[in-house]
Amino acid sequence: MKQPIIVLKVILTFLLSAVSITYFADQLRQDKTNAQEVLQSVVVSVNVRVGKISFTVYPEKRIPPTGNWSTRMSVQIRQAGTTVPIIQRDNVTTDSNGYGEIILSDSEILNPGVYDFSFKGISHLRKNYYSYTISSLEPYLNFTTNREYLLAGETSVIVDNYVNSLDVSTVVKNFYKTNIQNDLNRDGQVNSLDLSNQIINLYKFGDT
Ligand SMILES: [Ca+2]
Ligand SMILES: [Ca+2]
Repeated sequence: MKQPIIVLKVILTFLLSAVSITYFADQLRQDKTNAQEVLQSVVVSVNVRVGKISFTVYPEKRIPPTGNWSTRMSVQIRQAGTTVPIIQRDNVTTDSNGYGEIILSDSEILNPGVYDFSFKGISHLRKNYYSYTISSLEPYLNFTTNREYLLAGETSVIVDNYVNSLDVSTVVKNFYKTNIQNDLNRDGQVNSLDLSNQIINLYKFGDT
């Protein structure tokens, strides 16, 4: 009679252990889910804001060919793979080293990520640079590393992102003057060198 009681005790102990293990496993799963939800809400609530973007970009065929890369331009920061600007500045002036800055306001939220950049110089076709990663709060982006320059020649007041006879006529009209917009190579005077640079880009469209 004693032996069946012992067997029964063993079976009961085993069953209780199994129930306990299942219960604690469920508890662990629930705790893990709760922890993940808390972590997600913390991540979402942290507002990372890029404050300043500096960059270097070069217009083509300047004379002298170094330290002469200043221009004025419109800059767009776009969601990667789209033409939709998230940030736009219409009067950014780059210095003689091609260096420019965009300071973001408190209302301009730009989270670290991958973006496209688009430049339209006052004498240049639009040029896009794709898939640049912003990974810090004050990033510096160098668009000159692959030597893709801004193409010169878009000089007409009719801004159609296309070099045609209207643009050519403004250069010719300003021959031997010091007009900055038509002095494409920035050697100090509008002349045949600017015209020949422009003719090379005749009938070219800029990026969209
Ligand atoms: Ca044009
Ligand atoms: Ca010139």
